[in-house]
Amino acid sequence: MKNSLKQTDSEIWEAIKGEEKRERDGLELIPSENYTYPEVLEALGSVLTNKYAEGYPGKRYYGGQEFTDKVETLAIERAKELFGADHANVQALSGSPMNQAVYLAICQPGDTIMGMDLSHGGHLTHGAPVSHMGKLFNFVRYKTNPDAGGAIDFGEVRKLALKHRPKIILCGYTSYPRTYDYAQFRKIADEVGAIAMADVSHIGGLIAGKAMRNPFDDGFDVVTTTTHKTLRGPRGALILSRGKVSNPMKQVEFTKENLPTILDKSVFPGLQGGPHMNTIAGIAVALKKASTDDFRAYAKQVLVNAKAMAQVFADKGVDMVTGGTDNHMIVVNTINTYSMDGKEAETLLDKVGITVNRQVVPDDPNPPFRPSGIRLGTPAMTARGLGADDVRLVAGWIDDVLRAGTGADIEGVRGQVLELSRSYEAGLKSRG
Ligand code: DSN
Repeated sequence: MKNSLKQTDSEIWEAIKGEEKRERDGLELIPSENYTYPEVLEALGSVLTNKYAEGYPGKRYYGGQEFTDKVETLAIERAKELFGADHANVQALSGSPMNQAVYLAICQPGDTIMGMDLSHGGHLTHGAPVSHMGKLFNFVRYKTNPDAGGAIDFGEVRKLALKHRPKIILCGYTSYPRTYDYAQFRKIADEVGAIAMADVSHIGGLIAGKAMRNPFDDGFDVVTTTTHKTLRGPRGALILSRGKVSNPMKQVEFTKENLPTILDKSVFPGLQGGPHMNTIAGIAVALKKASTDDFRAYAKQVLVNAKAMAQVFADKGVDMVTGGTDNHMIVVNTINTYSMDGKEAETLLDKVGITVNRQVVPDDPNPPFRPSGIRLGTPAMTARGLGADDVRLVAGWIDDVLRAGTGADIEGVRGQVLELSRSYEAGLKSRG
């Protein structure tokens, strides 16, 4: 008889069971998290984890690639089709190596890259000074404009681009609740001869599900996305590009046409060794799911639910960054609204089974560990099956608890959260 995890390592087994219960009983509102599908978990737990496959399909450095080639080719073709890309690399291990591979492919140490300021919604890998990439390259940061309702200040983006002549202009955020005006970025990138790159990790699934605009429709050169957020796949990444068919065995000069080859070489052998073939199988499964009508309905509902929550907050006078949302996330300034920092708000909501994350707000005077706000979103709740009426209830509970602070009815709200999440338990099994 096969040994089970429970018998072999009961401590790890119990921790996994505990996490299963936490995910089942609570409401997950961290906008970068989701419930993946049971079929993806099956692929992740498969024998593909045993296999070394350095190289690319048909061009590997190890034998025995009959099935890995099939898996990776399916993932590549599905990604290209879904995002309308000429080329897809599916090997980057997650979001950070994904962006590092692009920078290292296009830039030399010391070169300039333009990205969004971290406190205005940019990501750690978009040049935060504490990151290795922030030290290796000269990152120039643009911001949002409070006088324009918190939208990106394109006057400033253009001015900075003309002054610093970046090699890459990067658009894409981890905490910006509005749509991205790709066309304006493209225009500025053309003016200074920069590569237009979008990191759509947060909204990759919403683009795949045709609920949000695709940067390739505005002529972007490179689009990166992680696969575990709105795409609902395993923790992995896609590097998508325009250009000619990749030939990773060849040395090529740097041209836009050669981006597929240059990007592939940057991932392997540039940055990584063996790809995680079980993850790539999981990505292929998630991409297949993302091409269905069901998924398109899901992507639309994520946006409907976010707008419904934002309306509740607006009616209650909550201070939201940019005043609302066009995508799946809402950023609340908890200091201004509830006189508590993001860490306190996160901890209080944890007690009632609602999981959010503390978040910096533009030009936050407070440090990232105790920032001025929280970030919340609808991808995971929507995956479970919650609709607009449900999420309106949740928004009301959040406001009640944070407004009451230490006087909040923790037990009462926790009971309501449990009842709502249990009523959508089936969604976890059938939809992922
Ligand atoms: N850490 C992710 C997020 O929460 O947005 C991005 O990598």
